[in-house]
Amino acid sequence: MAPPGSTAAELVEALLAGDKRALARAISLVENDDPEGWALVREVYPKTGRAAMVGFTGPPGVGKSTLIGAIVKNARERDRDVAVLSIDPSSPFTQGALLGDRIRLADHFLDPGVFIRSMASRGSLGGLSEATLQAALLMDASGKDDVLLETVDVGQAEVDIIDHADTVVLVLMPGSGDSIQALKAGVMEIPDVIVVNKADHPLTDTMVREIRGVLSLGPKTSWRVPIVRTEAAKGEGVEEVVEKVAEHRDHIKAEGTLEERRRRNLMNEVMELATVRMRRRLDESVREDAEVQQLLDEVVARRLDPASAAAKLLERETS
Ligand SMILES: Nc1nc2c(ncn2[C@@H]2O[C@H](COP(=O)(O)OP(=O)(O)O)[C@@H](O)[C@H]2O)c(=O)[nH]1
Ligand SMILES: [Mg+2]
Repeated sequence: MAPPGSTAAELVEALLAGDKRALARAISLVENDDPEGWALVREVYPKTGRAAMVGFTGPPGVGKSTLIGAIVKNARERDRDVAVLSIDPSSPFTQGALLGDRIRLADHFLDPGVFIRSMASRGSLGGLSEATLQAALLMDASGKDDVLLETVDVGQAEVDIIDHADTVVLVLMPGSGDSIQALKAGVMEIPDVIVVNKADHPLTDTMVREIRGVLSLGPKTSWRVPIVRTEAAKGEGVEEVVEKVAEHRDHIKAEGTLEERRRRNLMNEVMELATVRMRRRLDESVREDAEVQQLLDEVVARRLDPASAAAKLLERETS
C-alpha cells in the first residue's frame, strides 16, 4: 500500500488505515530523525489518544517480553489490534526468539492485527525517549486498540517513554530484591500493577509478601496496587494481568486521572523537546555567531560576569 517512494500523503493515508508496512516505514523515519517523520507525526497527531497505552518495566530477564507475547495472544483472541514497542536492547523481539511453550510470537509477526517493533537506536533531536514517543504515537494513530511498551527498569531522571503509559506494570520475579529496595527507598515510582513472574519458583510467596509490605508503607490511594502471579512462558495468570490492567484503566477514567496523567506527561514532553531545541540553538549561536563570541571574550576579559552574559544570550535567542 505504501511502498518506498510513495508520497507523504499516501503514507499518511495508509498509516491511518492501519497498514503495517506504512507504520513500519513511518517509525523508521522517526527513528532516523528524518524531518519527514516529524511531519508525519504532526499530521496524524489529532488522531492519537485512542489507544490504551500500557507500559511494562522491570529488570532484565524477569520475563517482560514473554509476558507481552502472551498478552498479545490474549488480545488477539478478543479481536483487539495490538502494537508492541520494545525498548529493551538486551532481549529484543525477533522472529525466532521468545517462543514460549504455547506462545508462538512468530505467528504474531504474520498477523495483520499485530505490529511488533524493537527500538534501540537514538535519534539526534531528542534522543531515544522522544523517538520512542513518536513511534508510540504513530502506532496509536494507526488504529491499534492497545499499545504495549517494554522498557528495562524505571526511575531514570530523563523523560521516559514509560511516563506516557496510562497504566504501568512492574514485572518482577522471585529474587528481584533490588527492585523491592528501590520501591522501598522511593527511587522507583509505585506502579499500577505488579506482576511476579516465574511464579513456579519456591520463593514466590516470600516475594509477594515483601512487596505487600513495601506497598503498605506507602500512602493510601484510591487504587490498590494488585500483585499478580504469572508463569508467562506457560500463559498462566496472563488473563488476570489483562483484567487488572483493564480495571486500572476503568478506575483512572472514572476518577478523571487519566486525562490528568496525560496532560502532565505531554507537558513534560513539550518542555523536554523545547529544552533540547533551545540548547541546540544556543550551541549553534556560540559556534557561529560573532557577537556571541565577543560576549564570551568579554567574560574571559573579566569585564562581564557569566550570569550577565547568559542573560544577554537568552535575550537574543528568545527575542
Ligand atoms: N521458568 C520460567 N521462565 C520464564 C517465564 N517467563 C519467561 N521465562 C524465561 O525467562 C527468560 C527471559 O525472558 P524475557 O521475556 O526475555 O525477559 P525480559 O528481559 O524481562 O524481557 C527467557 O528465557 C524466558 O523463556 C516463566 O514464567 N517461567
Ligand atoms: Mg525483553
